[in-house]
Amino acid sequence: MNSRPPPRRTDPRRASVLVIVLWKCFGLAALALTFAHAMGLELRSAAARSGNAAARAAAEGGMRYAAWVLTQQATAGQVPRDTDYEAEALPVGEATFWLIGRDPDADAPDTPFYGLIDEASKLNLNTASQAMLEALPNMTPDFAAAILDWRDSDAEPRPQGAEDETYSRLTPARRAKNGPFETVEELRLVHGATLELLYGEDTNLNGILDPNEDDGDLSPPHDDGNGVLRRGLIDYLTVHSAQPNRRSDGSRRIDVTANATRPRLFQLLNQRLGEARAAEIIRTIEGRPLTSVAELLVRARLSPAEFARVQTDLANAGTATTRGLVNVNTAPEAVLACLPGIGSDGARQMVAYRLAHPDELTSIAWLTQVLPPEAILQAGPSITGESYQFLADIEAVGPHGQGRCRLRTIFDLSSGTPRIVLRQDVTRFGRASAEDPVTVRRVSGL
Ligand SMILES: [Ca+2]
Ligand SMILES: [Ca+2]
Ligand SMILES: [Ca+2]
Ligand SMILES: [Ca+2]
Repeated sequence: MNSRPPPRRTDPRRASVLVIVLWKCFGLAALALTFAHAMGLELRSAAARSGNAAARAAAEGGMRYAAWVLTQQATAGQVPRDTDYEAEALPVGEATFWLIGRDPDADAPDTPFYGLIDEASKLNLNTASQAMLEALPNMTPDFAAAILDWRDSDAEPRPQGAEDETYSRLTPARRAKNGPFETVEELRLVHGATLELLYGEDTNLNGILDPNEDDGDLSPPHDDGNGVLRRGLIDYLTVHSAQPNRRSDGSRRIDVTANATRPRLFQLLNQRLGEARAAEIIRTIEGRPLTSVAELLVRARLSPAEFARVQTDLANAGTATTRGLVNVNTAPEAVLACLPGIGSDGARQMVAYRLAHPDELTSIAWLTQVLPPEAILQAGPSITGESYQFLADIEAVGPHGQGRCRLRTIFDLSSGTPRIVLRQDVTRFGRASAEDPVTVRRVSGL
């Protein structure tokens, strides 16, 4: 007889209990994993939210800092020198901010430039002539004509221009404004505007060539990959530049273009430069009306020291404000080249002179060293050495590089204290400052 015990049979009830337990374990593990993943996501988005909040707070702090710099250094039309204030990787708590600027002496630099941007370094959309606008890089004659038709009060299209008739054919149909521009972004409504024309290859509006702006179609935007930044028109244009024609005692400046003010002009010259010199200057300019303060500088052969003693008492007009004067000390070569009488050769020479003589850039007196008298007379009514409106383009990054915020604020100092006239959140434009704030802190020991 076979005494071997019968083979053991698994109890089917025990097996199904095991399966159920295994499934439960698997279910619990899956639940735990899902929960952990959700928690991770929640933590990450909470970190991003708090990073964004910290970055926004830092950008707001940056705005106050910019107002403080302007109050201290932009008095009586002076432009703060970028060597006199910090503008790069400034800490606010654990966040960091930058003032995204433009190098006035390099049109397409490859390294970022930090600082405040002078609005008088740009052409004013509301006062520039058609010829001045046409001289801007990448501007087309049609678009320049459409800009003038948009802002002029009549409904008569100029050659190549656009008035109601053109706008009524567009989708959606609209009408020409027939009034001044209120922002430069309003250009997007003008017939012929394209994003490429307005922003060029510089889609993050930082004035330098970023890798994605020089790789063709590998990543947006579309660019020509030629190693050179094609800047958009918006970078060269403003609606804000306006100089108050007020003297330091609050009275109206002397309008040099009016013959009726000659006695006041003589009185001023007499007081500041002495009677003999005043009489000599008045004799030189007698008989012909002046067209600008620059013409007085040239015709009377004022020395820079003499000019410095009278310049803030003189104006090109009898109005309370002169809009759209371009500051020759801060305008980039592309803008200088648009000014009457200057052209591209004159603009190049001016930038070279500015680089070699940074200490002379407190008025327009240095122009006599660079430009022929005739060029200064032609440019005279369009130029100044003073600035009263500044753009603070602030980018802030939160703690550990988490979160980002970019605010652009225009300050107007024509009343003596900084007044905010425009504020835009342009965080959507993408990262503008180059450095990683964590690296900056490590290197600078902040
Ligand atoms: Ca019109
Ligand atoms: Ca760029
Ligand atoms: Ca690209
Ligand atoms: Ca390019």
